[in-house]
Amino acid sequence: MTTKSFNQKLKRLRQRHAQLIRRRNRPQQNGNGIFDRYERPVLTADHTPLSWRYDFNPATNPRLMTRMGINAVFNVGAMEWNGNIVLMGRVEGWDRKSFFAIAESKNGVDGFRFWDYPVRMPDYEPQETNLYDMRLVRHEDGWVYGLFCAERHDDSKPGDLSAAIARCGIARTKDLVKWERLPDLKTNSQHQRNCVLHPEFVKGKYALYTRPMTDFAATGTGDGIGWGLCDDIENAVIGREQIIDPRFYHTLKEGKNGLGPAPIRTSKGWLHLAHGVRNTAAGMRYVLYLFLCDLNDPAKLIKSPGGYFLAPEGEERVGDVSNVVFANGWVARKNGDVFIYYGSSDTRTHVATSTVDGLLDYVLNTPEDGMRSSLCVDQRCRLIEKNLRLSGGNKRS
Ligand code: M1P
Repeated sequence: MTTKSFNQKLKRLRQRHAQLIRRRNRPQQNGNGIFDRYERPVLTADHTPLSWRYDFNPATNPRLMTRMGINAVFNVGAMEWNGNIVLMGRVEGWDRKSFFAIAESKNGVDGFRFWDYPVRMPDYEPQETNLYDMRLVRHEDGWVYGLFCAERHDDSKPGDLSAAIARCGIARTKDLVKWERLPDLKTNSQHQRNCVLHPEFVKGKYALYTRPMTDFAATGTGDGIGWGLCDDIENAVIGREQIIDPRFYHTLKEGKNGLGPAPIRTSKGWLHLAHGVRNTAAGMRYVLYLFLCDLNDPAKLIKSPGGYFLAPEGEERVGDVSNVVFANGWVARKNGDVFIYYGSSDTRTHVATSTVDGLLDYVLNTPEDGMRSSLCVDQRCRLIEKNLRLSGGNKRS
């Protein structure tokens, strides 16, 4: 390639990248009244800076090849930061390794731009191979915490190259740039993924949501979303885990479930977003659901609307791990707006917006899962009767 064509190609790459970042996003029309999905993903592999992927020097990259490709950006942590919204992306390279990187936007629905460098998370142990799915929490102790999955090979099974152990990594920061790595969470379970720090002290202790499992990923190997207290976050140990949101046969969380982001404090209780997984002939299906816990006793589930809150739709259904939506970040703003960030099919990141009042209306007024077809028909008939009575019994729609 001549210097001229190299420069032209680089210019085009830069223009296309700038256009992508500038592209506006709009809510889809005809939403479901619970939330508004947005038309376009907020983050994709193409949003990552070109400087992370290309060597711009014609002497060392004469063909202007992608040198270090990015495969996906998904499963983001989220928080407000100096009035903007920052997302802690799970960025996955072509080498399958995930790392963390922050993208920032003024309005939370478009214009997300990555900071110049990804996060340089301090190494905890040389065996640690992959880090992902950070939950960002501003804790009342004054630190911002990131809890994430720290994965390594399970060396007790040397012949099995897919055998892995999931641990909960813990790090904290004041500026989102310099991170202090703390020892991994210790519990009685070999595997911990989807662990989340509760934002407030409970009985003077740090409180964590957990997900104890006896297998790295297989469905049916854990009881549900757990909860436990620990005295010292600098050496986090949970002796007793209590299951606060159990799995259940023939529900969306039959196979496994896991908490999403840290809960939002509302006047009616702690509002939770989680994912539920069931096995199908086509593989696992991941959907999102909400539940509410008692304000004074966060381990007490008080409302559990039946069915899913958000399931993969359209292009969200297809990707590296198809039929998956997964959320580990949301932001509740002072005016009551809620931005829900979710990854689709382990490939890209989307936003849906709602309000605290709207989500509470959904949680408090959606019937619980009837658990059996006949009871679910009864629930639906009660709704139909009410509507027919309202419309004088004649209307058909
Ligand atoms: O591939 C789907 C998801 O699988 C895992 O989630 P869970 O532990 O609940 O099964 C995680 O690897 C997650 O990142 C991924 O999106």
